Amino acid sequence: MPKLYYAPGVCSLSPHIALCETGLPYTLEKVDLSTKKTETGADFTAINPKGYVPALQLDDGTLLTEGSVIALWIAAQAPAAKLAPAANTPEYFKLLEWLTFIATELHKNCGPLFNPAVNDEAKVPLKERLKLRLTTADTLLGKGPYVSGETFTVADGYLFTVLGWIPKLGIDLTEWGNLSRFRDTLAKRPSVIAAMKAEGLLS
Ligand SMILES: N[C@@H](CCC(=O)N[C@@H](CS)C(=O)NCC(=O)O)C(=O)O
Repeated sequence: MPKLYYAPGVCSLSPHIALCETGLPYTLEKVDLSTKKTETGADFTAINPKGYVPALQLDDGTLLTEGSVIALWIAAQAPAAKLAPAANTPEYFKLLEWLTFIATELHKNCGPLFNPAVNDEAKVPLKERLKLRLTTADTLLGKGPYVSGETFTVADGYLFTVLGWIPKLGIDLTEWGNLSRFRDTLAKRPSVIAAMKAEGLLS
């Protein structure tokens, strides 16, 4: 069964939620991102030379990396869960658009704000840019309830994950009504609760 390399609460929570949505069997291996050691004592950089999570080890030994790709692979294994629209449809490309927006405009704009080596003054314009992107996300999401409209997809687990970091950056998510409602709704979803419990984020 596939093995997900993860660290609690970081972006690997997104494919973890997708796995929980499918009900497919999988295993987890926690990675300490500061030492790059896994919980079994393995050198994570030898497993994934990129050195970051998420990474998904498939049964044939293939290592998949990049959270959006992993999430789409998971969706493809369980079509009945409808975590992604049929490939090559307009809806599918809209999902790719969301995944790319979350990855490059939300997720990656959070990174420097967590970095203690970036001073507070330098963080001011970075925070403003992130807020601008949150405003865009809020508008695009609208009443949703999900990013693709009525159907939950892998992009929702990813957006939920990234929104969880916003208060830790000193930004009040309630400034964005749609995002705030989305986050509250998803926090009650069984797959989200299961993944968060498994990562030790909820008791
Ligand atoms: N491009 C990667 C980025 C993954 C990423 O940023 N992972 C972070 C956690 S959210 C990480 O493991 N950082 C540790 C490091 O880069 O050393 C993806 O989209 O999956």
